[in-house]
Amino acid sequence: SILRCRIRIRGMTCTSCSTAVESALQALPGVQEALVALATEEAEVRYDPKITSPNQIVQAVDDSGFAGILIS
Ligand code: 9UX
Repeated sequence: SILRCRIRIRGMTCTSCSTAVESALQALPGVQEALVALATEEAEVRYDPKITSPNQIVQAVDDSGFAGILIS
């Protein structure tokens, strides 16, 4: 079953930033869908909990050069 999480992302200032984070999340194994909204500083991610986890998704945000905080 696919789960959903939301992550606050600090440090994005332009569309290239949000596209970069979105691409990084979409490339993460176990992520089915990732949408990053620059205006709200939020990502919504659908993921397979057998393959990845919210902590790993937050880590991928951090690795892309921004700062992720799990919301829900
Ligand atoms: Mo935009 Mo983001 O010029 O790190 S790509 S500020």
